[in-house]
Amino acid sequence: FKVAPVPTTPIEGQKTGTSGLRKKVVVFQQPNYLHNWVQSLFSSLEALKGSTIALGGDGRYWNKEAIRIICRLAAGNGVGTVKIGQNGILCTPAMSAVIRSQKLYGGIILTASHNPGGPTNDFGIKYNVSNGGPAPESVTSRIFANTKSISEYSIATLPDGTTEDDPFASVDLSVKGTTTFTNETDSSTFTIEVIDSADDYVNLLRSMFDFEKLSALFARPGFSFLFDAMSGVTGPYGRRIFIELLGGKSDCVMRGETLEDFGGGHPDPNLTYAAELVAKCDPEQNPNAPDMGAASDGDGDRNMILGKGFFVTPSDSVAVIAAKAVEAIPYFSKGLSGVARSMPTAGALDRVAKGLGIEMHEVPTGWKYFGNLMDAGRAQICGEESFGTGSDHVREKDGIFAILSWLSIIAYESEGKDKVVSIEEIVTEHWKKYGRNYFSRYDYEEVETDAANAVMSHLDDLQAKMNAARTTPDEPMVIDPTFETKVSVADNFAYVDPVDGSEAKGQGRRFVFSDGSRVIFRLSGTGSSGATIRMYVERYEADEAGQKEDAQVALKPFIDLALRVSKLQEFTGREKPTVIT
Ligand code: VG1
Ligand code: CO
Repeated sequence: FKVAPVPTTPIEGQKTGTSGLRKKVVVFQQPNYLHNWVQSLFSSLEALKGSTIALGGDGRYWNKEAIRIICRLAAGNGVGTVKIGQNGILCTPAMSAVIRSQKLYGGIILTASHNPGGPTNDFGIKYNVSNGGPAPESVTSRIFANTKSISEYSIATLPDGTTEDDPFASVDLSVKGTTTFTNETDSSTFTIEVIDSADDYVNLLRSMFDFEKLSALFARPGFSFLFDAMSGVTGPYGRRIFIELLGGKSDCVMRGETLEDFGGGHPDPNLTYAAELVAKCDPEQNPNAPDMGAASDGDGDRNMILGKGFFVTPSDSVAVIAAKAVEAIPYFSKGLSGVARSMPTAGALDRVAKGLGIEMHEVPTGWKYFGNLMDAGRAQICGEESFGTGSDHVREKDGIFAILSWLSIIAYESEGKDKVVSIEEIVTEHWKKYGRNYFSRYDYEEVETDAANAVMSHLDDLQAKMNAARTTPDEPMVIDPTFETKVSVADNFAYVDPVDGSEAKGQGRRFVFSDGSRVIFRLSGTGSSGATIRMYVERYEADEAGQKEDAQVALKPFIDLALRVSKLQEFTGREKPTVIT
């Protein structure tokens, strides 16, 4: 092949959000759109020449086409080897595992996570660095700067210089193997290696968990399990782990084929979008409801955990995992030095950290903020309220890790007992010991950008007024004359990374009440059009007698207050949220 420079001009709006660049497929399909971003990425990386990177995605529509384009740009930019998951597939945590275990320079993940796929829906791309985690702000801001000044990209062409044709078209992405090409311009080589999409990742998980014990749990008559892959990338991984390795029944994986449009669904494992699984796990609707239900999202980094007719909030899930990890999960048997959660995530984990006497960190939303803490050995288990749970085995959240963790906890708690202990029992015992953090999130999707911004600036004004009314720095603040509970903090969350000192400002308006309850507002950074407002509400209940309420009931006073003071309904014209979790 040869390499040719192709002139281009900047395209607006190529700024990465919470987790990469996510846009409608048709936006990505515009001439030079993907080329510009990928060239901007490569231009921002030092020591790219001759390096090895991984490439793969969640299998959504346009995945393979994008892979072909990226290979040509990689060769054009002097990358030595691109390792591609077979059929272009690598779930997000598997990508992280591949980068780490093969000590790669980095990796490119093609995913828009839980956003719907298909020709009229979303596509996405993000870059992970050599620790296996999402590129930090310092890298993404360089990429964005490059997208604004780009004037040409370098692409591999046929030896006759035809820029339209793919010189690597002969590589069959469905067949594992290595093909090396020579750059006729400078005699360097470019290698495409099609690798197994699961090997490194599954081997890693097998080294962390006691698969024999888990198989024994699967074999117990009093235990049944159902996994919903939501037609996303995790179907084949789920079949390999839950059926082949753990001996689950052949029908314990539902929606297990990866579909380019996720079957028309919204591959987000929550009570709204995984309603089919939720119904199957409800003994009132299904007499054969499984003892444990679990789901993961389009790219496999999110998870939902269900018991029989029982929902485990992600904030509780990470807290329970942290509380039991050392005893129940071999990977953590040497102990934990710290844990971390994102700011909007409920504080259940904080109480476990206190109980264990370990470090607790609160970071902004987005998994990239956990990376430094993990690299520095200061946090091993991390979680986000958005159905994200993970540990330092990789640098992404990991849905299957969370599921295996819960299976391990159930196995551990049930050891030597006649009956398998239920998920509900495990969680209610946890609440008895640590108290319960009621939590709910309201999402208002595709709100007009101006209206969403108006809500935020209204909240800024409210916070400024509240703070200005203080006569001493610690004086409790009044949020609303009719609301008794006072506010102790009203700010826009800012974070200083304790490892490298980098700062992240404006990460969410929060109101922390004197009883520890919290109301938080922020704008989503993952949508592909319009704005999404997220409202998070949390209340702590120490008393066992008060721990059995429905979260919506238990939180009602705070939810009503939050809607009233934010004027959210007035500004957006939305009576109801799109999704409640
Ligand atoms: C959302 C979640 C956040 C998560 C991010 C990526 O971001 O709130 O917790 O890390 O999605 O998850 P935002 O900015 O829309 O609130 V995934 O599974 O899309 O990689
Ligand atoms: Co995801």
